[in-house]
Amino acid sequence: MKTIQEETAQILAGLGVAREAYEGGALAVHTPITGEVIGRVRTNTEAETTQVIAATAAAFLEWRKVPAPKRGELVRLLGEELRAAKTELGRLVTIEAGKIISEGLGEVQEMIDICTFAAGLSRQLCGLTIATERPLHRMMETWHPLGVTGIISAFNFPVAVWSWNAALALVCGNSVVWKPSEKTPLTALATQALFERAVAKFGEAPAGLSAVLNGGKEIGEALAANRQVPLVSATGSTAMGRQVGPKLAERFARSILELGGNNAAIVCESADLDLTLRGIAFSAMGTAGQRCTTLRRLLVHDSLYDKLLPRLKQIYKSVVVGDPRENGTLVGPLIDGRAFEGMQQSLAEAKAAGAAITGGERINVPGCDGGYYVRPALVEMKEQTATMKRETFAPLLYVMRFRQLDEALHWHNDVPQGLASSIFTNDLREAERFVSAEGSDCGIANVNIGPSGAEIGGAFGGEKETGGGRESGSDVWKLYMRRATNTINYGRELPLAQGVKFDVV
Ligand code: UN1
Repeated sequence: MKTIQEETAQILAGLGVAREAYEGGALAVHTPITGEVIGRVRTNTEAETTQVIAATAAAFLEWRKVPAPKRGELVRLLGEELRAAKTELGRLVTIEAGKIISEGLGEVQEMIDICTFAAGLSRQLCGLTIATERPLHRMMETWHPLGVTGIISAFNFPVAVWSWNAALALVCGNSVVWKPSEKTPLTALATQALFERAVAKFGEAPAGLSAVLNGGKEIGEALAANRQVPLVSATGSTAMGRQVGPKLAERFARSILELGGNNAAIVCESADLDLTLRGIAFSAMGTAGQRCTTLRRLLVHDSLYDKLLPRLKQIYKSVVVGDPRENGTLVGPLIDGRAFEGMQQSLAEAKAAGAAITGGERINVPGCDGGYYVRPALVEMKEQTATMKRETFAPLLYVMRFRQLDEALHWHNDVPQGLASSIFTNDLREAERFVSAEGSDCGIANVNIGPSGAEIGGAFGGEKETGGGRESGSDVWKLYMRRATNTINYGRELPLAQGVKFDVV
């Protein structure tokens, strides 16, 4: 049997990554499955970072001249490379981020889907024609490429987040520089290699159109500070956003921030119990609770609580936690020991506040001694404490009872974050209220679906400390372009707007 290191090297070689990129470098990459080192990635110096950004800025000047549908062709080809490499790249996501096989594949599927979306979009980058108050004039909007797009991504969606940003940025005529998480540089190198394959087939893309910079937070800081980068899209913790956001604002650059979530579900009296339990299980325990959209707070109607809780506890006790490469595993490892400590800290705080806790303990998985595996935790709370208002990036679900929808909605929104949310109900009034202006205050509000697992066709992101940014579908492409309002006079007079007179000749 191959070791995990051998398998990693084999996948990387098959995807076209040069050995020097992941052997003998300063950045040790650990697989969360066993904790072993699976690569040592070369990091980029400050001087290299500046050079790479400059080269990407030069590529932008060429790329912006290429017609958008042609740019879409490159993204379509990238989608084809991803389709061909789906199994291998998905497997690498499993090895590097610890996702179960179907979630690793699902992540690559999100990449394929956004490429399809962006390729179509490349023929639809259209502006409005607006009625003008002046005769023989025309007013219209033109959308132009913006420039270098910096992408900062997190370990939990190590490649999909890049693709949501890069696919749109590229069809919009921008070049891209990517700073992946220090925990998942290998999948980034593999994705960049697939991009290079697409470029080779495309034939005439400028050199440096897309680049990866590996290293620590100094690279993110360099992207935020560099005047050649007019837009940075950053996905990660609210703490990271607090560092990057103000730096961009200081130089009036744009940001797309997709930060922490603290997503809740409200389970109403009329909810379909089986469907609700399935929805809760996937959104609270899937990806080992390490999605920004993970369900973290469950508000259950008093009349249903005693029926739902015992069944949920049973699911929590029996869900298969283990090696994510094994068939049947539903919950893989936490990313590292720090994530485990963060979970234990929150559990200790909840316990001190009087919570009743099921699960949460470390599990020994044979052959995976160095991995941090936990039994997902159900934490029954009496009130919404400060601990509950913080995002703990682990499979930890707080549960509370409610009697009136009003109080549930109040608790629902009474957290600093505003990413994803859901209500389980068969009552039309409750469902509509939840998605109305006085319902959920989140960027994503679902009915009879958990808060996680969004499709790429919608705008993805949230409010408050989640950062306000939107990525992927809908009209999000506009964030990657610069809007020009053009007023064209095709007459012989010069009528001024607002009836102003200014006759000099
Ligand atoms: C994230 O965790 O950063 O909606 C993104 C979802 C996925 C994306 C999660 N499509 O759960």
